[in-house]
Amino acid sequence: MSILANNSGRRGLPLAKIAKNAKGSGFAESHAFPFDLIFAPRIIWAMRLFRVCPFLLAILSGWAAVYGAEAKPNVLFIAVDDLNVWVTHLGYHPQALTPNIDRLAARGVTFERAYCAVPACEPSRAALMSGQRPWSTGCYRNGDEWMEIIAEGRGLSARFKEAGYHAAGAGKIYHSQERFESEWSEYMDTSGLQSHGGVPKMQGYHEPLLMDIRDEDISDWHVVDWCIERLQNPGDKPLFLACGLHKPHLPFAPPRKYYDAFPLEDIQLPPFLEEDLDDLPPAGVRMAGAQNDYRKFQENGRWKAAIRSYLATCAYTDMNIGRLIDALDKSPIRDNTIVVLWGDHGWSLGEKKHFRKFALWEEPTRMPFIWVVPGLTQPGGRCPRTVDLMSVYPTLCELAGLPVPGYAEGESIVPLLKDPLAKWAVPAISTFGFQNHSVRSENWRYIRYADGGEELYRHPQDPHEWNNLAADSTYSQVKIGLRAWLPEKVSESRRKAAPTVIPVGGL
Ligand SMILES: [Ca+2]
Ligand SMILES: [Ca+2]
Repeated sequence: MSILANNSGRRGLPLAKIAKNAKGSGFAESHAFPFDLIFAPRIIWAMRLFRVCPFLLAILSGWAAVYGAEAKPNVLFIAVDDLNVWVTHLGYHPQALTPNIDRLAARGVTFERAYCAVPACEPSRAALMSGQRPWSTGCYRNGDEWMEIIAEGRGLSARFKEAGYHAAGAGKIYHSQERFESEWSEYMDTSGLQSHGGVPKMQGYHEPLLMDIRDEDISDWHVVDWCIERLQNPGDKPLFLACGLHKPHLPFAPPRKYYDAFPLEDIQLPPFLEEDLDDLPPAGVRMAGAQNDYRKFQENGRWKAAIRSYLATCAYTDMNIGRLIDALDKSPIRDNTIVVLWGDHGWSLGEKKHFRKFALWEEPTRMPFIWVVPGLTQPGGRCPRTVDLMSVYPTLCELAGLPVPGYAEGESIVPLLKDPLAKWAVPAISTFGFQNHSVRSENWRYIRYADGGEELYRHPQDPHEWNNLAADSTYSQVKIGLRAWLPEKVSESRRKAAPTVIPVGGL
C-alpha cells in the first residue's frame, strides 16, 4: 500500500494544496478551526504513517500488551438504521430515553460531532463498507445499485474474512441486506421475518398507530438473538460480528409499551424558526421540501405524535442494543472485543421544515458514533472533533492489524480513540446527490450545491444553523478554506438522468 495512494482521499487534492489552502484561508487568524491548520498536513502524514505501521501504533498504545501477537481482537459491529442524535447522553432532545446506548457510550468514546458520508441508506452503507466516497463510486442515492458499481471483494467484512476471521453478518448492514456472499463467512437467513412487524409505513407518523405488535414481531429481535448466539459460542477463529438493526426506520411503530414513557401532551418540538428558509439558496429550499411532510403535519396536527413515535421506536432499538451488550458481557470474548456502533445518518423531525434524511444540515447528517476498544479507549470519553463514517474502514483495519487498502478514503480515528481531545485536522464531509456537499468543522458548516448555491453556518454560536452567512464577505476566506476539502474530480451519478439541481420535493 502506498502512502501517496492514500493521499487521494480527497480526490485530486494533494496535501501540498491542502497546506496551501490552509495557510491562505485565514483560519489561523479567525480561529475558525480549533487547531492550527498549518499542522494539518503533518498530522495527516503522521496518521498515514500509523496506517502503514500498525506495529508501531501497537507499541505506542499498549495494544500488543493487551492482545499479544497472536490474539486478534474480535469486533462487534452494530449498525442502526435512521438513528439520529436523539440519544440521552448527547442531549439533543431532552426526552430521549436510551439507557443502553448510553451505557455503551460510557464504556468508551462517544463522538459528539460524527456525520454520515451520505444521508441516505444505500449510499451511506456502500461508502462505509467499501471505504469509498460517493464521488469515487458514483453511488449517491438510494437506487444507485451499489453492487453493480463497487467491485466485489472491497467490502470491510472481506478484509476480516481474508485475515482469518469468522465474518458473520445479520440484518441490515448494506441496504436491504444486499451483499456479496463471498465477503462473509455466514449471514443470517431472515426469510419469513418482517423488518417492521407488518405495520404500514405511515402508521405512527402521518397516521395513528392502529396495530399492537410484540417485541419479537420485528426482525431486529431475532437478528439480535442470532448475534447473541455467536457471542455465546464465538468459535476458534477471531470474530467479526456485524449486527444490523432496521429500527428506528419508518414505520415509527414499536410495541405500544414503548410509548408509555412519552406522554403525548409533554412532547417537545425540536428547535424551529418559522422564517428559517428565507436565507437559503433555491437548492436548499428545495432540499428542505417544506411542501412534503411539514405541510402534511400542519394539516393533520401530528407533528408531536410523530416525534413521540420516533422516541418510542428509538427506545425499542435501545432495548435490543441492551440485549446485545448484556450478551457480550457474558461472552468468553468480552475482554477482547472492539465494539463500534454507528447510525447510517441522522433524521430531521421538523427543523428547517424538513423531515427525514436526504439533506445536508446538522440533523440529517449527524448520528451516534460510539467506540469501545479494550486497551485503548478510556471509559467516559467524549470526542468533540468532527469525524465522518468514512473513518470506520481504516480504523477497524488498523485496530485489527490488517493492511488498509489504498482505495479506503477515510482517516483513521485511532488517535482520537486514544485521546479524544487530540488535535485533529480533518472536517467531516457529507454528500447528497451529485455535487451537493457539506463540510463540517468544529466551528463551521459549509454547504455547496451543484448549482453553486451556498450556505455557511457558524458553530457553536448558531447550533441550529439558522443564520446563513454565505453571502457575507467577512467570511469569504472561511468559505475558500472549507471548499478546498471538496473533490475536484467526481464520478458521474449512476443515474444518467440524475439532476444537478434538486427537484421540487427533493431527491
Ligand atoms: Ca437509513
Ligand atoms: Ca435560516
